Amino acid sequence: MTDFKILIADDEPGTIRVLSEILKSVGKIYFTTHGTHVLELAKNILPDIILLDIEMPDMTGFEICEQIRRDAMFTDTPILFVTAQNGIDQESRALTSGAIDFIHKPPHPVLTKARVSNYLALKRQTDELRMLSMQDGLTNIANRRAFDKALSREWQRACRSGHSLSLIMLDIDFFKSYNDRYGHLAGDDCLRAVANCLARHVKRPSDVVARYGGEELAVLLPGCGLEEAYDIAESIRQEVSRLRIAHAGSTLPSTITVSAGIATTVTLCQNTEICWRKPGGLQSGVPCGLTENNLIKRADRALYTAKNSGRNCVRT
Ligand code: GH3
Ligand code: MG
Ligand code: MG
Ligand code: MG
Ligand code: MG
Repeated sequence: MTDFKILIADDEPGTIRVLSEILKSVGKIYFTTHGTHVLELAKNILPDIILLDIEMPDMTGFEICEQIRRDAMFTDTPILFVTAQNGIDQESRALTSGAIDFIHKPPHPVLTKARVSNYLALKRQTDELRMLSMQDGLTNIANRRAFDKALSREWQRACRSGHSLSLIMLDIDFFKSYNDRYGHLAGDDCLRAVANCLARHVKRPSDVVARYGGEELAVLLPGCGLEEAYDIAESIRQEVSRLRIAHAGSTLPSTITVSAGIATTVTLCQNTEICWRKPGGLQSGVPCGLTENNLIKRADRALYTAKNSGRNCVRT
């Protein structure tokens, strides 16, 4: 038994029974007899494949299919129609509404199982490729593409909701000389260890730890204000130095350390601003025409300040 999830929607319980019997060894079966319940149920269970009846009293299979296709959550989820109807018109309408294929009623056990299994295998490959396309190959944390997507999404959300959004940019200190002294393979191990340390440290599901580029790492903290982000960055800095990775070329404690810069959004009177901490309290940035790039620039500038303040420190 695999961990595939199969969602079946049909207003006839008899068809659901037959399909469940055929497919029970292929995956876990979820079902509904109400067309209007399909989208919500799909959002809850995140099925790997959806089998849809075309004729249902409350909503047609075509309408459901189009509704699911509009939702970005289900871009890669195959939808198959299960229908008693034959004919070019029905089939072409079904395929243009976003379904990948057909199963004819009454469902043939061998053909139905083979067809569903094939689409599930394809779905698994797509999931793997999608995951790989968002993951950094060296460190296994989110890559730059995933970071850019997350930042754009969270920036929009912060502007809409008024919640804070914090960004920590971190850079390994004297990493070039680490590579020169210990070799690039040891440098890779070090980068992996530091990335793991960050990933372990950041706990909320909405937080994103990413490799921004080279030996620069980013931590995106939705709903997190400047003070809290500062504490997180400071404790990451301490954790990294506790890894005690020897670095004789460092002028610091002769171990690998990181410097960090932080920026945070605050939304005031529907204007999103970027704030940073100065002695004497919070200061806020230019209020108009800001984009997520301003958050990166501000965090970068703070990182530059950290480097110029002797490294192995956090600046805002
Ligand atoms: P600073 O304290 O100012 O940050 O000094 P630095 O030497 O760390 O800064 P610099 O930007 O000059 O060097 C970054 C180095 O990181 C250079 C590059 O070879 C190394 N690097 C970037 N990506 C990788 C990687 O994937 N593996 C290894 N081993 N090294 C990398
Ligand atoms: Mg029906
Ligand atoms: Mg660097
Ligand atoms: Mg560096
Ligand atoms: Mg540098």
